[in-house]
Amino acid sequence: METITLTVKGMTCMGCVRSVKNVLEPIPGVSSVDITLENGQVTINYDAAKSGVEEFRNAVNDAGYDVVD
Ligand SMILES: [Cu+2]
Repeated sequence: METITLTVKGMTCMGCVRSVKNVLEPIPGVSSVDITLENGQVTINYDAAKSGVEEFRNAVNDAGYDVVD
C-alpha cells in the first residue's frame, strides 16, 4: 500500500471536500482518502498496482478542482 499527499486548490467548504472524496474513493485500488480543508491536503492510501497519481489528478480535475504540483 502506498500513500500520497496531493495539494488541491479550490476547495472552500465541506461540500467541496465531499465532492473530491466522492470522485477519489471509487478509483480502483484506493483504500482511503483523508482531506484537510484548511490547507487543501488530500492524503490517499492506494495500491500502486491498480491506480496512481495520474488517475487521481484527472478525477480531481474532472470534479472542478486543481492539483497543485
Ligand atoms: Cu464547497
